[in-house]
Amino acid sequence: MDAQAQSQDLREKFNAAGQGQVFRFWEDLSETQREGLLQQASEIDLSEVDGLYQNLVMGGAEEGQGLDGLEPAPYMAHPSKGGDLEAWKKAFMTGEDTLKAGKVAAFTVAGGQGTRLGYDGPKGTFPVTPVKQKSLFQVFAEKIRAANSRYGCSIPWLIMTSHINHHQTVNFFQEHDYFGLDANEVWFFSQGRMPAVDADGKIILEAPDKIAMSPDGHGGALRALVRSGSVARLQERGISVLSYFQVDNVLVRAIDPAFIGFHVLESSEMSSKMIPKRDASEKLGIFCVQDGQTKVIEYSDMPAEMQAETDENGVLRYLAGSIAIHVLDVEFVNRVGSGGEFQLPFHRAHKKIPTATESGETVKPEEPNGYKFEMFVFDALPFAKNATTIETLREDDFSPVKNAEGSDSPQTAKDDQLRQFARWAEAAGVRLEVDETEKPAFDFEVSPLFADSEAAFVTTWRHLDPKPTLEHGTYLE
Ligand code: UD2
Repeated sequence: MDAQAQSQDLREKFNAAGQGQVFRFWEDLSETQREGLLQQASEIDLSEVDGLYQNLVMGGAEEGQGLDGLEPAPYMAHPSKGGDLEAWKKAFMTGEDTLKAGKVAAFTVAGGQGTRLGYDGPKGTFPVTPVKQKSLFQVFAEKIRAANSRYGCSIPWLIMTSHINHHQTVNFFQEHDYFGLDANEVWFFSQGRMPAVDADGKIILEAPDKIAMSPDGHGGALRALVRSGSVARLQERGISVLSYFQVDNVLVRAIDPAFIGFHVLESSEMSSKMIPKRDASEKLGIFCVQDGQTKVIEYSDMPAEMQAETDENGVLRYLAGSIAIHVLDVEFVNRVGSGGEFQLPFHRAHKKIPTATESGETVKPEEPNGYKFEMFVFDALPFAKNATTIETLREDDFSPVKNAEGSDSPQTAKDDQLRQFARWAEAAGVRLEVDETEKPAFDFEVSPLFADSEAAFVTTWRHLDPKPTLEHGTYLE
């Protein structure tokens, strides 16, 4: 079929599906605009969109469903919280062996829009460290470099972008020479996208030549990993373990041997880290079990009173908060991402979606006017064999940058890093003045290349001669 016939065919399909409005400005568009619009339209599976509208919008399929028989999920307690120290040591050693054998890749999901932060650019480029103002991407790159040199391996780093930020992200790495990583070991790929629909199920046009499309959620990672050829590339390299984390979490232990070790020892297909929720209203998904399967129920899907339930000791019953850190088995990703066996469900989000008026201008509505559809990576858990959850310490693993101010903001991320550096220094015998929240009295910074854990800090510090004075602006590298 030639280009003209293809264009005609696609437009007819949209018309037949009651989605002809997508092409309502067709006559006014330039050739290039037409091509752009056709490209977007060709990515849309019309029957999928209709099914989602029928189920999730008309049918309200998500509301009040799926909570029957729910129980809190068990997890492996951290050794500092009564967990089995021997089991943790064994897991740590197994994880180290897995790393030394070159079986691990790191994976960051970075396709989100970062609307809440109000930052104009890919979130990974946001400056976060207290002294050097390193970006989130640089922090992760240095954590991976630290693991490479410790374990004598070369850990590929997969970064999932989206159509919104792909080029900016890749350019950022090029401009910064991949932060010292081998450029061939940083693998970018873009996730899929989904159109937004209005209350009548009509696909929304954002501009005369632009469909309102947004990334298909971090759950889209599984199919994007397969479609991009990344899974095949990993398998060729003999890599079986993916260390998954979100782009917004500055403290994440990007490569955590104990976590990897538990995953391997339990023959788990998908493992997760939990932290005890700070309080009932903390915005974290909650690890649960239902019909013998591990699940995460997103905070917005569990009634507040259920989240506030406590046990006989006054402890939250649904305590295990998900901080979106996982280890995934590559063959499992292949199975789920290929879509043959099972398909991740979509969730709907009611949002304010910029829309083209009849005169072709784009207006941003005051109220939500449409629905976006997203998949969540944790919805793969029920499909995973031996899904394993371990406890981690918030102060070692979780401080996300989500909001411009208040909780989970650049300020809290900076303070949490300072507290971590101060704890490590204290553990090495350095006396520091700290306030009642354990925050040091001045800003200093430890590069992951100097130390990426308390144990590493203590060892590196011990060998330093002479030892530097820690003061405002000190940078340890
Ligand atoms: C997520 C979890 C929440 C908790 C919290 C911890 C969901 C639905 N909720 O909340 O339970 O674990 O994180 O911080 O996941 N992303 C993409 N593509 C997309 C959408 C998101 O790559 O299409 C990435 C995004 O770049 C970020 C991460 O996924 O790295 C989290 O996305 P979010 O900010 O929408 O998730 P949030 O904070 O609502």
